[in-house]
Amino acid sequence: MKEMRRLIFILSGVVFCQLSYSQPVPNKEENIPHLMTFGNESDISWGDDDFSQAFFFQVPADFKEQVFIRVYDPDTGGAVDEIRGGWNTQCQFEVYGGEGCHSEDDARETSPFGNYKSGTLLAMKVFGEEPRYDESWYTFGPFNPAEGEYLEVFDSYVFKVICEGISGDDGNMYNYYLSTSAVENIPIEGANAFAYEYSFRMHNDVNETSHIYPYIMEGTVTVQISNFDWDNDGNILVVSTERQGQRIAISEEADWVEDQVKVIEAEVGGSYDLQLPKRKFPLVKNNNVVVNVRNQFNETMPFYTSPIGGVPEYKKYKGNLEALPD
Ligand SMILES: [Ca+2]
Ligand SMILES: [Ca+2]
Ligand SMILES: [Ca+2]
Ligand SMILES: [Ca+2]
Repeated sequence: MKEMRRLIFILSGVVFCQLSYSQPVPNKEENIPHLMTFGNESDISWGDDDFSQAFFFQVPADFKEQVFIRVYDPDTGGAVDEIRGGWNTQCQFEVYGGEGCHSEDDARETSPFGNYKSGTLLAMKVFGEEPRYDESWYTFGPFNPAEGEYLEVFDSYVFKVICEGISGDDGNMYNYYLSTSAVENIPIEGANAFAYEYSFRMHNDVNETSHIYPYIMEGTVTVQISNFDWDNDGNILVVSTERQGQRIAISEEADWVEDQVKVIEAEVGGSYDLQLPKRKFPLVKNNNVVVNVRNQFNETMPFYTSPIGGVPEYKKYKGNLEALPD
């Protein structure tokens, strides 16, 4: 039964994924400045609950060229990153492919336990404070798409990248790009990226709103949204074609808070737009947060960087500009 649900999820994903492009990770629509991983000697009150983040990259099987996974600002030092004392943090990036890299249950969990490093290790590099990579890109690859884990129902190959803080207590901010080029960012038609837990940095501008887009697969009845160390920074609002903006409970300092949403039938097969407007005053600066979403079976739900079905728009306003609120 569990496998069947996964199957339905994957099948319904195919249609939409063919239309999407792999964009920067985080994607433009998400309006999230950077992904975030702290050194493992850090205090979780700085915003990272487990010092590990896994991201998945999906390449359509009919794409036969080499692919590259590029990392922006992989170092922890200089610009972009968050210092505590002096820079002393090392982060390890690992690229996995092959059988089990995504299909292993532990790979789709929210904490780095068990066999989460499943699959075949294809590449690995450790970065400390390295001016050479500050505000610039490091490129993993080339990879043959067939080195990923093939999923027949996806008709795609999936790679996994794990970033872990293996020493130190500073925060590493970084971004990814799945590219056809080693030296520039060129998207792949039909590719996408997703995660089962998102650890990221919010904007330092109170007028910016970030978004994440969990996919509501067939059979989803309730959605449990968990967030960590939100520092009371504004709101989490659930928006869909049926929902104008339902408020979700948010966390304060170094704690997890859960809240539930009952799924409306018409929302199934699309994505939620979790809108994350910041608190207007006072500014919560350098706010690092973690989010994950589970269904009623306690299965993790993926956030796609190119949302499945597109960005949902509340139907009352759809195509009716006069009905839009000021
Ligand atoms: Ca430090
Ligand atoms: Ca840096
Ligand atoms: Ca960095
Ligand atoms: Ca925080």
